[in-house]
Amino acid sequence: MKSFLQSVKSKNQPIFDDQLYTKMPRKDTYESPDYYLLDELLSEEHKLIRQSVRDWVKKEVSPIIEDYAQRAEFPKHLLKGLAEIGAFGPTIPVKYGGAGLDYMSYGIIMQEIERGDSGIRSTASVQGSLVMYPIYAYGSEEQKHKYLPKLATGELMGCFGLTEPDQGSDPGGMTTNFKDAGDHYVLNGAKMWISNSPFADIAIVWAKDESGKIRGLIVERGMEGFTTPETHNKWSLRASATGELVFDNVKVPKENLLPNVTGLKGPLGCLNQARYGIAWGALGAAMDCYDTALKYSKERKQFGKAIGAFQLQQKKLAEMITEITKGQLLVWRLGVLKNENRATPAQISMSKRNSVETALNIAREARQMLGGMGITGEYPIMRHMMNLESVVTYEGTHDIHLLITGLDITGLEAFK
Ligand code: TGC
Ligand code: FAD
Repeated sequence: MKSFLQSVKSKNQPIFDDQLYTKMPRKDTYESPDYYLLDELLSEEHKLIRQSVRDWVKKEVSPIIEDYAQRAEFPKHLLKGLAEIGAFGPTIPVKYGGAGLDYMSYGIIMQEIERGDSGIRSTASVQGSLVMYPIYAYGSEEQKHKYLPKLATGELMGCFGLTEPDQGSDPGGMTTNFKDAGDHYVLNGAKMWISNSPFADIAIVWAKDESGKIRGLIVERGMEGFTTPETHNKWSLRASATGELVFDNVKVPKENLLPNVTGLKGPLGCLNQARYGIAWGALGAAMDCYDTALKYSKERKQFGKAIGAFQLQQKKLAEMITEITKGQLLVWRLGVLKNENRATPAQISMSKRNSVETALNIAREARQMLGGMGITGEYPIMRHMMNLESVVTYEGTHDIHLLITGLDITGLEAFK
């Protein structure tokens, strides 16, 4: 089969043309590496779920994602398909519209989606783990029935507002606040770096009440004084919509307060869910970079032979597959613990940090293996690499996760 470049050259077209990504998308030939036969640890259902999500990503995401990322646009038309493959609330019970799957399935779904693009996985993570999960875990029965089924189908989209302009790693210092005004609350403040905010129908907003306690509120688009300005000029997660949440005396009905949680453990409990998904997901991006570099190294010839035959390139590939395999083992075991409700926040934190660091290192090495072609949009590596610069920062930075492990093993707090 002719490569993209060969077909362009044979038609005497310019090698790089702004419009080419849409006309001639890269053929997605992805195969996932399984060096330690870990598939034997998955059930038939897990493998079926993986295959169906992989097929969907190959058909719907791979052909368009480069183009959307180049144009810094979120491919909104993918929302329906994401809902159909069970990406919105995979572990939420069926009676609330979720897929009722186990945590291994959730991890596998995130891995396959992030193999396509971290920004698309972000949308699914936020919807399932940061919007549906808090309503499921902390909401009233009325709130669950009102919102969850529509969030599961993508009829309603949500976002999660924890970070503020002055409070990122230290969310406990947030200043967004609400006051009791009789039959409603009045919300003031601002959130920053919020995935999905520009198009979300609802926002789960963490804010302090009059006694300084952190509570969760469901804020709906259309409430007077609530705006969601988009954040532009990102070099990372370009196919994901990011924005702010601004609250200017927003009247929030009292029934929109999440009744069953108070304190920072509310939002941090949601982060455990999302970080778990990222631990699986980032390895998907790593595997795509490895698979791309491996194939390229066998085709690309220099000095009369395939570059994959040079020892320095083999060293890179050998290290990549070793780190991927270690990461796969870690997330598989984490999945078992999560299914048994035994995974600790610190274990989840370690796996998130490890997977993202692994993926970033692999993306950087794989990029070099493709030489100049590595910086182009013909291959997914540079997009993964730039995306991962956000993934290593959000949901707790690499440093914060090191400190979480440090605290867990020493019992000594080093944050403050
Ligand atoms: P600290 O005093 O340690 O804890 C306060 C309360 O929270 C409890 N707790 C947890 N509960 C559940 N799960 C966890 N992981 C928890 N970690 C702590 C803790 O037991 C305590 O409970 P209680 O009952 O005693 O009050 O809190 P701290 O202020 O010292 O902060 C600790 C620190 C730094 C680890 C934490 O705040 C942190 O993780 N910072 C990072 C912030 C972060 O991850 N932000 C993410 C924003 S959301 C996002 O990025 C979405 S991106 C989505 C996408 O696009 O995919
Ligand atoms: P800071 O907290 O200011 O950290 C700056 C640097 O200081 C980092 O290197 C950090 O590791 C280091 N540092 C901080 N504290 C310590 C310490 N105690 N010891 C040592 N080093 C320290 N947030 C949401 O609420 N919802 C979202 O949907 C969301 N989506 C996001 C999407 C994108 C694309 C991005 C980039 C971010 C998103 N975030 C979201 C915000 C994200 O969670 C924060 O960026 C992250 O928590 C870090 O906060 P910060 O950017 O303010 O960095």
